[in-house]
Amino acid sequence: MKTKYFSYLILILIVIGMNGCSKSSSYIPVNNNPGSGVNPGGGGTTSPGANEVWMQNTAFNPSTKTITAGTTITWTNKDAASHDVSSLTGVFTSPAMGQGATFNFTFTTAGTYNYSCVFHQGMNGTIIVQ
Ligand SMILES: [Cu+2]
Repeated sequence: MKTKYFSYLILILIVIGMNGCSKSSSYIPVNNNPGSGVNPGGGGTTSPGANEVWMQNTAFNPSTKTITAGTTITWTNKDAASHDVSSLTGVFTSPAMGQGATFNFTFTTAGTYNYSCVFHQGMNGTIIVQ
């Protein structure tokens, strides 16, 4: 009688143990949910590269950039809103750029090139070519 009671107790402990196991294994997929899993891997770099300017949070990043003649600058729109790159002296003008769009311009002549986004007042940038 006593041994039968104990074997029931062991059986109950095994069932509890199995429940504990299934709980911890079902916890792993919850950890792998797309919301937290995709962003770190798919986000790419978090700052513009050497010859890049990002249009980010309605600003050019970096707003002022110094380069040597012959350098090609790539602007990339990181915002959901459209932006453009318009030289104040008409040296270069991009089309309206949606999210993820890029625009390239090669600076061959030394000088200071101020530009802005026609859609957002105060969204200005400068390229200094040495
Ligand atoms: Cu803009």
